[in-house]
This record gives sequence, structure tokens and C-alpha cells, in this order.
Amino acid sequence: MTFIRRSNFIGFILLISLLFGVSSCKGQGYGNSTLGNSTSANNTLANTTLASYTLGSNTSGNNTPRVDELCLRNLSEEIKPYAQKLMEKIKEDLKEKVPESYLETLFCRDEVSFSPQVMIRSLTWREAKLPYHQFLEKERILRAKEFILKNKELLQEIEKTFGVEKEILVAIFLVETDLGRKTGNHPVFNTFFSLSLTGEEDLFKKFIENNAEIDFNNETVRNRWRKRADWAYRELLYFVEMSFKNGWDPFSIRGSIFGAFGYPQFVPKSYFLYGYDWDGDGRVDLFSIPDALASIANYLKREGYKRDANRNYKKRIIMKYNISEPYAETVLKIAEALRAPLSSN
Ligand SMILES: [Ca+2]
Repeated sequence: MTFIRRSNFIGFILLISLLFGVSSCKGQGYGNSTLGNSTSANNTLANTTLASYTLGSNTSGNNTPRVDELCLRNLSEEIKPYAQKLMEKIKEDLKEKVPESYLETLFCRDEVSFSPQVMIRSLTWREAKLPYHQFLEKERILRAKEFILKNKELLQEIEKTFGVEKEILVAIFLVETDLGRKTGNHPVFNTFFSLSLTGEEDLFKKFIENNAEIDFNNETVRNRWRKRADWAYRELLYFVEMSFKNGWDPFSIRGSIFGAFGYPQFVPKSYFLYGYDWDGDGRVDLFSIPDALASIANYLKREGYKRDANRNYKKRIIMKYNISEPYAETVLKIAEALRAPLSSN
């Protein structure tokens, strides 16, 4: 598997932990976006689920979806009908927003790739086992302190505007992507495309037949699988829409194994809801430091962050960024370390 570029195991685990951060949570809540109309995005997409669509029930009548033979060339014959059907479903759900020709071109790209491993990993993931303590190592804290010094004015302005302390913002930036060093190498489109396709039960079952870790007869497991696939489909819609609106090459946007991208590791919905164009160039670029830091601050502010609140309150808000207590605790500890004077040992 090629989803990680690093070879040593700790690096692998750390990177996974860095990358996973948002995928389960950074899309909850509602706020304003500087790009597009978030209210309309919510209303249109929030109720759309993969569960409402099954292969073989073509709602558009007798017209079997047809994709040029040159398309989907990287997919096996087994996968192609599902991918074709998925494309038709996206066309329908985005018909007011994205031209059909855009989607047809997108699905014809060589880069389209399916991996059932994304769903398998998402169902066997254990966030609590991540080695968060490593983010408190002295080398990282020193680098984060240097980052604060180097970006002092920017951070002060953002802190003043959103009411979120710069140490909290930098702590999140450190945990999510090691201050922008590791943003992930998986095409975001393929991640949500793969998760959406594995929402097809008969297809997914073929890939977990011999997997002892996934008991598909277990109701809890099945509920998680269903929720994850439906969530991924909604994120796929957001991603396609934002790629179209921004004129991005969809395959140039790369992120974590679970679809989080940019310095703050936002999922597409969070981009719509919380992305903030701090430098005023007319676009939200989560791979730029000013926009990324302001977007993190905007996220926390809109979720209710208050700088004069007590520690437990702040922890609860940070858990809205990533629904993990060890994560929130680590962010607070890093922020505390960043406020402390440099120690000599
Ligand atoms: Ca910008």
C-alpha cells in the first residue's frame, strides 16, 4: 500500500494520528463560510445519503448509465458498474450546482482509483491508542515556539479577531500536520469515492470475507459502516462542488487516509462552513498559513470557544474539532507548554 511515504513504524503511526484528526468530526456544527453559501449547502446536502440509493434502481428510468469505454480504466470490471451508478447519483444530487460534463470528465480521469482499505481501516481504527504524548516532545515544542515568534503579528491579529489564544491555534496546527509538514498524500476525491462505493453492501462484503477484525453481522459494526459511507458520500458531494467552484484540479488536493486536507486537516464540509479567507485574496486556501490559522480559529469560535472560559469548557470545544479526549488534552497541554518560559533542561 502506498498511502504513507515514510518507512519507520513510529513515523507511520504518528502520521496516521496526525492525519486522522478531523475525519470523524470536523464537519459538525454550522457557521458561515467565506466561500459560497453554507446555509444552502447544508440544506441541500445534509439529507442526502447513500442509503437512499442502491445499484439497480435507476431513478432516471430505463436509461442505463453509460460511461465512455476509456473511462474508469483503473477500476476492475467488478467495480465499474458501481462507479457508474455513483456518478449518476452525484449528477442528480449536484444538478443545480455542477454541470454533468464536469462530472463525466472527472470520472474519466486516469487518477480515479478505488481502495476498499479506506473503509476497512476506518472500521478498525482506534483513536485512543494513538501516541499523542509524542507531540509534547521538546523538539516539537521548541519548533512551535519559534513558529509563534516568527508569526507573532499574524497570530496576534487572528487571536484578537476570533478570541482564540495563539497557543491553542498553534497547538492544533502542530498536532494536525506538524506545523504544515505532513498534510497527507491521498487524493481526497479517491478517499471519499472509495468510502462511498464501499457503502454498497454486496461489494464491501467481497473485501472483508476473510477479515477477522470486522464482524459484519454485528449491529454496531454495521451501523458504523452505514454512517461512515453516508457521511463520505455527503463529503464527496461537497468536495466535487468546491473543486468545481474553485477551479481546482480535484486530484491535486491531497490529504489524510480519511479525507482531511490542508494545514488544519478539514474535511470538505468544514471547508465550506469554517474556511476563512484571512489574506483577502478571494479564496480560502487551507495550504496557506494565514488562511489555515484563521480557519482553525473560526472553527473554534463558531463552536463556542471562549478564551476566558475554564479548562474543561475549552476542552469540550476542542473536542468538537476532533472528537477525542486524548486529542483535546494534548492540545491543551501543548498550549500550556507554549505559554511557559523555555526550560534549560
Ligand atoms: Ca486567502
